[in-house]
Amino acid sequence: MEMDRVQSIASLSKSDNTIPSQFIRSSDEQPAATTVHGVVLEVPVIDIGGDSIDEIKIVESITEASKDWGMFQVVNHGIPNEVISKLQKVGREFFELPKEEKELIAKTPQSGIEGYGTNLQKEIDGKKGWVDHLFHKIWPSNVVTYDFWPNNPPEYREATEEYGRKLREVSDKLVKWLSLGLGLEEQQLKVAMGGDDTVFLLKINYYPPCPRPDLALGVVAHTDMSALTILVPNEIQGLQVFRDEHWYDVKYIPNALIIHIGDQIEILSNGKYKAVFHRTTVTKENTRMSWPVFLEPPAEHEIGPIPNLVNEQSPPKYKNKKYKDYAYCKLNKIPQ
Ligand SMILES: O=C(O)CCC(=O)C(=O)O
Repeated sequence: MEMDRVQSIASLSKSDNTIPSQFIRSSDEQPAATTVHGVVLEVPVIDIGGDSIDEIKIVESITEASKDWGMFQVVNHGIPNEVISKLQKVGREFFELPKEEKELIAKTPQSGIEGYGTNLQKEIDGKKGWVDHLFHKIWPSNVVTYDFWPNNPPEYREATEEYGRKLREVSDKLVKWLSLGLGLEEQQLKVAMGGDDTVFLLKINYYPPCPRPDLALGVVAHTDMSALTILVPNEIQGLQVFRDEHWYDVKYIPNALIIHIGDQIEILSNGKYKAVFHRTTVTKENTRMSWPVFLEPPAEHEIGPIPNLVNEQSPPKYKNKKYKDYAYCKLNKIPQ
């Protein structure tokens, strides 16, 4: 079935002051009415590099941020700026291709989550987010199929694989520090997430300019069902976090990586770390893009509170469940 892409709707409605009704959020979601204006939130920014890193301090900062915010930004992460710029360039060039070329790698009923697409979650009220996306796995190699990687631009694969290699170095460190922060062995959290079989799923979000950014949302409010998400946005503001019952803009820091604690780490940690509730807004003039990589347990892997973190004072707060069953319920809005 041919889908209406948001990018096509946006280019047709450029000079309008209206958007189709399925993009107009209910009044309790509309960003103009629900954002705390004039406040850009200082999500913890953690320096994880440099010549003399103080690992104890890093573990402390990451642990505190993961408990309190479920989110932090990291700088000095060791991924060269050029590697991030190339990832962003090839992704942008893909979305700037003619529609027919992008549709060559569109999602199919058989492709699961992978491919070029528009709607992700089943939205109960039939509403849509002002965003198109591309999903494909980047690691481990036995789950990567290049069917959903763009052939055009030709440098897409090299640039994306290079980012993936560098990203894995960072994610290994982050997961190790998160593990230590729970009082576990260095590798314990990684193993509980799926070890070397943990799937790295790249998503590219493309949020075209929107005639009514006051009424529409990009990605609607959610927590990530992944274990951990590592994201780079372009320079256009758009990420918001829910804190103290209000929505706030998250400050954009050039070349920082944004880290979200996802549902699976919340569960593994028996609620000590919190999955962050977030959403995105869009703008009238600019295209925003973002590149989250979701670190997901393999489909058959069972996730539940790590036994060392459960005791009489801290009974299990979550059920044990295979990741594929968790994902099915989440995507279909069925209680877990
Ligand atoms: O674009 C962003 O900054 C966040 C994207 C996001 O939350 C998602 O794709 O699930």
